[in-house]
Amino acid sequence: MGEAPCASLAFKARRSSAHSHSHAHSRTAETFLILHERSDFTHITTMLRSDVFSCFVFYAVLLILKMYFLAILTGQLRLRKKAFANPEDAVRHGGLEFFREDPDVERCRRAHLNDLENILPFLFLGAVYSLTGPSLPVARLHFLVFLLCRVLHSAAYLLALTPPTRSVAYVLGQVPCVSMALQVLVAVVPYA
Ligand SMILES: N[C@@H](CCC(=O)N[C@@H](CS)C(=O)NCC(=O)O)C(=O)O
Repeated sequence: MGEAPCASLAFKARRSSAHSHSHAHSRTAETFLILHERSDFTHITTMLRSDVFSCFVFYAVLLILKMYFLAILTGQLRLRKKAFANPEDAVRHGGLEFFREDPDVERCRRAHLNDLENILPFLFLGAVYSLTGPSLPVARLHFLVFLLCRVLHSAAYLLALTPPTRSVAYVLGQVPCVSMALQVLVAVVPYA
């Protein structure tokens, strides 16, 4: 799959530099290019129809929605607590004195930031891991454990649950990520 787009691009480059060639030759080139691009498309649709990849997409989208929830909650808390990150926002909502920090807003921001630190790598690792041909139940277990841990991490952060709840959620969430990272490395090490 990786070679096909490059091959297409290389062919396009060759095609554009061959202006002086005959009309018949350029028709053949055009046909080759179209067929080649269709085969790229087939690879992509095959990938999207893969059970494991679809399973990954399901959990990935839930995690992204969870992150949107934290971003929206941060904005709502700013309005409710009158604690704005920019002077122009503070002025619009009552005065420069509201250009300030609030502990609840900051807590929500930290929960969101921690999601960014952990969910973004998961999105990459999970997508690549899905392409290494794992079994569906094992892959689903990786994705589900990560999702549950991230939900628990956010809840523990927002509700200030008794330690070490948040830390445990964080560490357990790292387990499927490290497992996927190792399996991806094993799959690609022959190409290193
Ligand atoms: N950037 C994180 C790296 C380590 C981490 O993610 N720790 C977890 C479990 S203690 C956490 O919830 N950290 C709090 C945070 O990132 O705000 C930190 O500064 O703490």
